[in-house]
Amino acid sequence: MAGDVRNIINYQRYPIAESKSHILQEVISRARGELNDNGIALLRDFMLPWAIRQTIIDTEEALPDAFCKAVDHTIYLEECQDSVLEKDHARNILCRSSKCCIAHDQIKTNSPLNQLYMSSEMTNFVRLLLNKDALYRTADPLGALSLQVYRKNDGLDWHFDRGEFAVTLLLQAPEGGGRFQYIPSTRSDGNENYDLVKQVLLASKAGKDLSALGMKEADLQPGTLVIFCGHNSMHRVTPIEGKKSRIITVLSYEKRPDVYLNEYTRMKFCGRLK
Ligand SMILES: O=C(O)CCC(=O)C(=O)O
Ligand SMILES: [Fe+2]
Repeated sequence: MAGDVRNIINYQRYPIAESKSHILQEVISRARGELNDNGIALLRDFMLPWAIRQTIIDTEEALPDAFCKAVDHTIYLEECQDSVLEKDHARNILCRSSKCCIAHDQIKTNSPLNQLYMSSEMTNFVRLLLNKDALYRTADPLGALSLQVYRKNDGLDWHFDRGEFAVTLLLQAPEGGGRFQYIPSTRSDGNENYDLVKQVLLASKAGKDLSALGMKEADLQPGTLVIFCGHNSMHRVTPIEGKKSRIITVLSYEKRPDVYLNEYTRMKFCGRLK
């Protein structure tokens, strides 16, 4: 086995390799219920404290070689605006994000995080949570697994994910800010709901309270594994306050095997092609 997941995760609570375990069945059915109701499932205390500490040390070591960038983008993660539409159309309002990315090839093979990601048990567990017939790790040598580091004032502004779901695990929470906020089912396939998107974007810029617009916040703690369906639910990570960085890992999966990022995406997220 590629590293023993039993030493990396809280195996009593999440016996991911025991397909017949009642504990596992309960975890899966609770998470599926949460995904069904809110599009997000939180699995608290998933990673063991020693593995979290080691991953933070590994992150700090790799940080000088990370790709750090600030970008302006629309909520649709496009860099160009649409000149045909009015300036304050939801498709044209600009958001600003900045963070650092440590790519998969910069994460040590024998690190607990990499061992967890490379284990077939973990891929199968995520597949069961998402109730899919098949699931594969992304094959991309840079983009399959990454560490995202948000330093003071960094954040990830409002966006819809391009993919259907994202799997993340928080490693270090900042002193302030860095909150994960989302508007469940902002849009649906066939209804872009531009009015609500625009209202949220403009209210955020004006620093208004967004709870009346349906905004929710997920209480992520270090060790929490998150499954989030972010394709139709706009979401953001608020700017970091204080000296302590927010560190989160993104575990990428695909419904098909052998999926690689295209050159544009590699440049955008990793700043290099290889
Ligand atoms: O950092 C997070 O909690 C969420 C990240 C996210 O939304 C993304 O990577 O698309
Ligand atoms: Fe996202």
